[in-house]
Amino acid sequence: MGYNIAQKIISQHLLSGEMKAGEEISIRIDQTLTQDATGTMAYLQFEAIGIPRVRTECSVAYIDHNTLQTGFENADDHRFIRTACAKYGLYYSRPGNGICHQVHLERFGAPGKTLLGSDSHTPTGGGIGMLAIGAGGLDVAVAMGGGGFYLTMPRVIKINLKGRLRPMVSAKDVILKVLEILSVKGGVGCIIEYGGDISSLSVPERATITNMGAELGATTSVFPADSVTAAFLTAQGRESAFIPLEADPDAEYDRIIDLDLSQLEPLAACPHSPDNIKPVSDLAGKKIDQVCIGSCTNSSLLDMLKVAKLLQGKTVHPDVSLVIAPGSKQVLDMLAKNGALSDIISAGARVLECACGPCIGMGQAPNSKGVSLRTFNRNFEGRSGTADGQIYLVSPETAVASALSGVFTDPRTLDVEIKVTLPKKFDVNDNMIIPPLADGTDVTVVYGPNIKPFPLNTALPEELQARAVLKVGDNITTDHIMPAGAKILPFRSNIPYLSQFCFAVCDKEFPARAKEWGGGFVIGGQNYGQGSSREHAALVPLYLGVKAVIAKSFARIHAANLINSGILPLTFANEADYDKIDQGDTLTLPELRQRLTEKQSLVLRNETKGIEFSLATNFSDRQIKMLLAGGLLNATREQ
Ligand code: MIC
Ligand code: SF4
Repeated sequence: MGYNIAQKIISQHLLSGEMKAGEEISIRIDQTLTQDATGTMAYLQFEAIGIPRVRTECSVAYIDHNTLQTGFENADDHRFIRTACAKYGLYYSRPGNGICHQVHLERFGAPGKTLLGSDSHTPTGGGIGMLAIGAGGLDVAVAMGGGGFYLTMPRVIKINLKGRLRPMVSAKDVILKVLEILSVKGGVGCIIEYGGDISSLSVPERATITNMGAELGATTSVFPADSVTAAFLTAQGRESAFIPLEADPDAEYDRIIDLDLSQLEPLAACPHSPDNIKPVSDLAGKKIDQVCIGSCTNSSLLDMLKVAKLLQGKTVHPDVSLVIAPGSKQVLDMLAKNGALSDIISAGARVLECACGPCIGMGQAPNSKGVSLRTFNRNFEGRSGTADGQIYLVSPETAVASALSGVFTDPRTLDVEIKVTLPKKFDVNDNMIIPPLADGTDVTVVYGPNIKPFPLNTALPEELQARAVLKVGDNITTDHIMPAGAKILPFRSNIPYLSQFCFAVCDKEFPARAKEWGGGFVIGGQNYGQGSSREHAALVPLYLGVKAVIAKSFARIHAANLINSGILPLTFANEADYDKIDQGDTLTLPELRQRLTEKQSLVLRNETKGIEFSLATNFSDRQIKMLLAGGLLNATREQ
C-alpha cells in the first residue's frame, strides 16, 4: 500500500512508535518557531532543560503578538527573547517584520520538513507542503533541544478538490465550507490532506486553508508540493528548498470528502464559533460597524493586492471603521512600492503595523454590540476585547465589499472584476531577521521584572480529594480559560498576575473561589480547551491549584499541555455522568497512582451525592510517567 503525504513525511521523521492511527509516535523536528506571547515561557523552559544551543536545522523566534507596548512589559520580553536567541542559536525576527506564520511561509518553510510551533496556527506551513504542527511552549522547547515530538498517530482525511473558484469566491470560503462540514471538533485526531485538482490554488491560498485547519481541531493540514509551490519558492529566492511531494496513487485515507470549488459561494462564520457558517447572501443588508483585514489567515500579498484593487478610487462607508494589517514587512514594502498601499490609504483604511493586532484583541475592539467583519480565524466570545462584540469571519473580498457599503455585502454583487497574480519575484530583504551567532556563550540573557518563575507541579499523590471548583459546557476555548487581549496579554511571563483573569469570560469569581477552596477539579463538556496552543491555559490553573479536568472530550494541544503540567485530563467513561456532578461537590479519585500505573480505569467518587462512576483513560506509558512525576520537567529531572 502506498503512502499519503502525511504518512510520507511522518515515516521520514519517525523516531518511535508505530504508524497506526491512535498509537503514540514521536517524530524528529527539523524547524521550530515561537511567537512572543508563548515564546517567553518556551525560552524559560528551554533554559530549565539546560541545553546550551538549539539542535534543530533552524529555529526562529518571532515578535508579533505583544507589540502594543503600553508599558515596559512587551519591550522587556522582546529584549529577553532577542538575547535568548543570541545565546542559544536562533534566528530572531524583529517586531515589525511580521506575523510568524506569514514570515515563516515566505522565508523558511520547505516542503517535506517538519515544523513545530508554539502557536496553534503553525499548520499555515502545510500550504507549502510541510508537516507543521502547533504545540505548547514546553514541547517546542524540548524539540529545540533535539528531543522528539510525541503525538497520537492521526487518521488522515482527504479533501479531494475539483474545479476552480468562481470570481469573488476565496480560499477563505473553502475552509469555511470545510468547517461547516466537519465542525470545530471534526478534525480532532486527524490530519487534513488536500488533493485532487489543486493547480488553481496559489501557495498563499493554500496557506489560508491549512491555517484554519486549526479551527477544525486537526493535528495539521497539508497540501502537496507541486509546480505552484516551486514557483512560489523560486519567487522567494529559495528554489533550492523545493522538493516535489504528492500522495502515492494507491494511498489510503480514513475518509474522503469531495469538494467542487466551482460550487462554492462567499460564506461567513457567525458569532461565536468558526463553524457557525451562513452564506453571505443570507446576511446581506445587515448593518456593520467595523471591518478588520489581516491576521495569519489572510494577510498575504495576494490578499492585500485584492483588497487594494477593490478599494481603488472608493471611500470606506461613513459608519464603518476599516483597519488593515499586512502580514509581513515584505508584503507592506511591496504594496508601498507598487502603489497599492496608496489605494488602501486613500480609501480611508487605517493601516496597522504588520502584527497580530486586533486578532488577539490588541487594540481595535469594536463598539458595544458592534458587528465586526474580520478576515481572521477565530470569533470566540470576548476575544475582540468587546464582551458583546459580534464577530463574523469572512474573506477579504466580502470584507471590502461590506466596508464600502456599510452592510453585509456578497462581493459577487459588485460590478468589478479583479485579476491579481503573484509576482515572479518577491522583494527579498531579510534585514529584520537577525541570524544566529556562531557562538553565543558570552551573551548574557536579559530578564525584565515582568518575568516571574513559572509554577512547577509536585508528584501525584495516591489519592486526590477536592471540590468541583468550576463546571462549564461544551467547546470551552483557551480564550475562556486564559483570556488574552491588550490588558492581559502583556503579562504572559507573569503567571501570578495572569491568574486573576482565569476563566473571566465564564465566571469572574473563579480565581477567588479557587484560592479559597485550595484549587479543585474543573468539569467540562465536549472539546474542552479548543483553540490556541497557549500553555498558560494549563499553567495558570496549575498555579490556582487545579488538579484535574474531567471532561467529555479534549482538544489535542490543550490535553498535551495539561499533561505536561501534571494536571490530569480525564474523560467520562459514560458522558451522561457529566450530569452527576454539580459545582461545589466534593470529589475523590482513590488509588490514583496505582490505577494509573496498572492502566486500570479510574474511579471518581462524588462524596456529596454518594455515588461513584468510572473515568476512561488512555494514557501512554510516557504520559503516565509525566502525570506521576507532576509534569514533563519533573519527569525529565527524574530521568
Ligand atoms: C491565538 O490565535 O489564539 C494565539 C494568540 O496566536 C495563540 C497563541 C497564544 O495564545 O499566545 C495560538 O493560536 O496558539
Ligand atoms: Fe496572531 Fe491571530 Fe494568527 Fe494567533 S490567529 S497567530 S493572534 S494572527
